[in-house]
Amino acid sequence: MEKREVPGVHRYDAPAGGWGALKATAKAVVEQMHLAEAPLLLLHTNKPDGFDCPGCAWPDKDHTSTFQFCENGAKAVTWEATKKRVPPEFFASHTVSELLEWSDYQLENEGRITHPMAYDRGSDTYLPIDWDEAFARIGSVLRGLPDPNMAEFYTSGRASNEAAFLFNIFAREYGTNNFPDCSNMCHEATSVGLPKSIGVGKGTVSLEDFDHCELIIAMGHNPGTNHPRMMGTLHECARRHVPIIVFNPLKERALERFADPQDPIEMGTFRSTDIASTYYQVKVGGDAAALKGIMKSVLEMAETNDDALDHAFIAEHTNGFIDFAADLKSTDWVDIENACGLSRADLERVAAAYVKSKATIVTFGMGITQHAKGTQNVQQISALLMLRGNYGKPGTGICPLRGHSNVQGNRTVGITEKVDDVMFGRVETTFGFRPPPHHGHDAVNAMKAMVAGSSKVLVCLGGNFSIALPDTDLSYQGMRNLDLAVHLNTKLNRSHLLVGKESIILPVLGRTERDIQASGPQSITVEDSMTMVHASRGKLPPASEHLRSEPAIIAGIAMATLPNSKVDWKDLIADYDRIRDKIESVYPDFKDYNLRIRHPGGFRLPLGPTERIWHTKSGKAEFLPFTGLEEDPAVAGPNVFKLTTLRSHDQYNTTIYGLDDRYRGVFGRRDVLFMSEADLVAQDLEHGDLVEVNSALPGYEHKRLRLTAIAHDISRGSVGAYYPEANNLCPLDYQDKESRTPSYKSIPVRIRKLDAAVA
Ligand SMILES: Nc1nc2c(c(=O)[nH]1)N[C@H]1C(S)=C(S)[C@@H](COP(=O)(O)OP(=O)(O)OC[C@H]3O[C@@H](n4cnc5c(=O)[nH]c(N)nc54)[C@H](O)[C@@H]3O)O[C@H]1N2
Ligand SMILES: Nc1nc2c(c(=O)[nH]1)N[C@H]1C(S)=C(S)[C@@H](COP(=O)(O)OP(=O)(O)OC[C@H]3O[C@@H](n4cnc5c(=O)[nH]c(N)nc54)[C@H](O)[C@@H]3O)O[C@H]1N2
Ligand SMILES: [Mo]
Repeated sequence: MEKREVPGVHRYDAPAGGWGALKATAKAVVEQMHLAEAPLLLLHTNKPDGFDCPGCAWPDKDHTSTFQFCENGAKAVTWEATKKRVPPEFFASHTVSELLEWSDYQLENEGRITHPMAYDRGSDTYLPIDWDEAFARIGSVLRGLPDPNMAEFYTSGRASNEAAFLFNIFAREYGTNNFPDCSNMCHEATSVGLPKSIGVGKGTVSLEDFDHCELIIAMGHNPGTNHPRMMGTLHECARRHVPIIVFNPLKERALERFADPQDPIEMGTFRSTDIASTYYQVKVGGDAAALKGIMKSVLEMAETNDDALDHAFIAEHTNGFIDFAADLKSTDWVDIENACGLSRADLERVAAAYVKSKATIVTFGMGITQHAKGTQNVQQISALLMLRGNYGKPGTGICPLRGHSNVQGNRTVGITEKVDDVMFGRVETTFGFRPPPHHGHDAVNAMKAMVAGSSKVLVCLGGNFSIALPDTDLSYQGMRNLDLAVHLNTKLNRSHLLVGKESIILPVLGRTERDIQASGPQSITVEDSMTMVHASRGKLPPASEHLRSEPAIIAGIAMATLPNSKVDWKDLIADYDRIRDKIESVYPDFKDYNLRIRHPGGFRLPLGPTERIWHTKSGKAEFLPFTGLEEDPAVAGPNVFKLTTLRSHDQYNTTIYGLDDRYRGVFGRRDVLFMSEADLVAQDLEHGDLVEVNSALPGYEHKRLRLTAIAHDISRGSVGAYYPEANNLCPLDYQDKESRTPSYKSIPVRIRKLDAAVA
């Protein structure tokens, strides 16, 4: 097909990384920062005495390496440390109705919020409010609720352990377990799936394991954009000739070829390293079938090759193998091929590579978890590893790529809506009160309660709750039903503009900034994807003298809400060591917390599977079968595609840094639908046609989005669009029944051509 020119859509042939990444970093610095501050800032990122990069949760080697270059880390840091400000004068000259017409990019690009602000209905603007007045107002509304369970306490995973722990204690003392969090939309399938499989809801690998592994299988994640420091690790492995087998419906450039900006030879010679040894463009939602195919093939090999399975590991450490194997044996190869879009021969090749490897790591991200059977998907990955004893020996294990830089830490220090009797008992002995005995709301249930009008207050410790959730129409409604919304944020976002009766924005210090309390400068702590806990200390002067730290704001709200609180809030925030002592008292895994975070690099929390200890009901690792082959409810009918929602290279979740997605060849726009050439032809469409994408889920056909269809290297039957623009196409309760994670990665849609013009 002779392709026509589509504005802003060009082929990108270069490798990922390289000079393009350096150029993009320089641009981020120039656009956002005072140039004099930039070197200080970037040199302190992930250093022993510096701050933890707010970009991603990938660990650093001991936090002691020399400056590690990372384009998207630099974007995250410069976006926070921007010179741009949103003072009260900005709010005075823009009504909320007017701001609602702005794009997400325009809203956040205005810069840092400088003062606490409260919505004034008369003028339809936000007006400055004193801190004490704001706390008093929040306290009064919270105390006035007939039932504490009518309030929701949302956490986005950037909050420190100290802030998240105080939030946990405050809301539970107030009387609710309503803790919706970003993890509910992200790796909840991992947090729910892995404890049943291996007894812990976290990854089991360490960075050192990558030095010893013989094979990496990478499923459903895009590290060149979302975990850029992982590219250094993959680059090293690829150079060691470790095969890296990728499963992804889109050909993501960084997984194909990467030029390491730290490597003077690659930079000087414009050469790059091939990352994936083999790239399988699985169908969207086809990973479970692919995994079942690989495991079926391993079992077939085991009939003639005694070493194909680790019989000793299976016998000593696992449970359920016989039924699991029987399910695989009875699954038909033709059905597997149809469900994943890959051939039996391809899957047998993966199985052969797997059987050859003595130490395998499987890495995975949102392409695995955000499906209607995300929990079972994660358990299939774990089962694949168990077949050959790939737990508890060097170079092996499961590696979920966590999202926000401290999302894992937030969960460890108690951000969960679930009742945990052991933890509740320790809260009682530490603080003298016991949290309520029933489960609270997760993210989707919190929004459902807001829509129904049964939850009236929402307090957000970071994030952009209503825009991150599915079904934007319903989210808008839920926000507008509230009596009070409280947003602890650094920057203006759309959730602030969806006002109900009252709305208050409380501007917080970011990670890059100095946090000074009564006892002097404070450090906070975070936990990375590999369970390493370490300290982080900001260096820059705060964006405004009116900002407060997250712990101090939570303490302020708590004191105004609970006059008879059992917690000495003032004492705790005077010195964060005292908060950490309380964390240690509630969570004994943090033994000697304050001592151990003073070691460069911090410490690792205990992880059973690394010692082949399984905290499951049976005391063994469990083989848990995947029923059938479909990850998501199949919608019958011709022309139904599976839409997956994606992050661009210039984006951090709902934060849009810019309008380019360099590696996918999209520039200055986000209104595109990625589609394979073959599907374009079959639908009688041309590259650049304006189309209407509408939900194919019964009852949701009215949900529509206009996009420009563009030819892209993506598997057939699968289409892609950007998040959060496409979120309205995903129903609120279209989710994994076990973990309740929304199935953002597999929305059935139909596509209709609107007119012949190039859009
Ligand atoms: N710069 C930057 N860094 C980030 C973020 C960000 O937005 N920007 N977000 C942070 C957060 S909160 C998270 S959770 C992580 C997200 O990191 P990722 O997990 O990498 O997130 P996504 O971009 O949503 O998509 C993942 C990949 O899955 C593929 N995919 C889509 N559907 C399927 C499928 O059905 N099967 C398979 N095998 N693959 C599929 C997509 O093509 C894409 O390459 O990154 C974190 N880091
Ligand atoms: N369709 C679709 N939807 C998705 C996803 C998807 O892949 N597809 N991914 C889901 C995932 S994985 C996640 S994690 C969620 C993300 O959901 P959230 O975590 O709620 O969203 P973010 O966009 O990360 O939040 C951005 C806001 O955080 C604030 N902020 C930034 N830094 C700080 C800080 O240091 N402190 C405080 N208090 N505030 C700060 C800024 O004001 C900014 O506006 O979205 C989910 N939604
Ligand atoms: Mo996430």
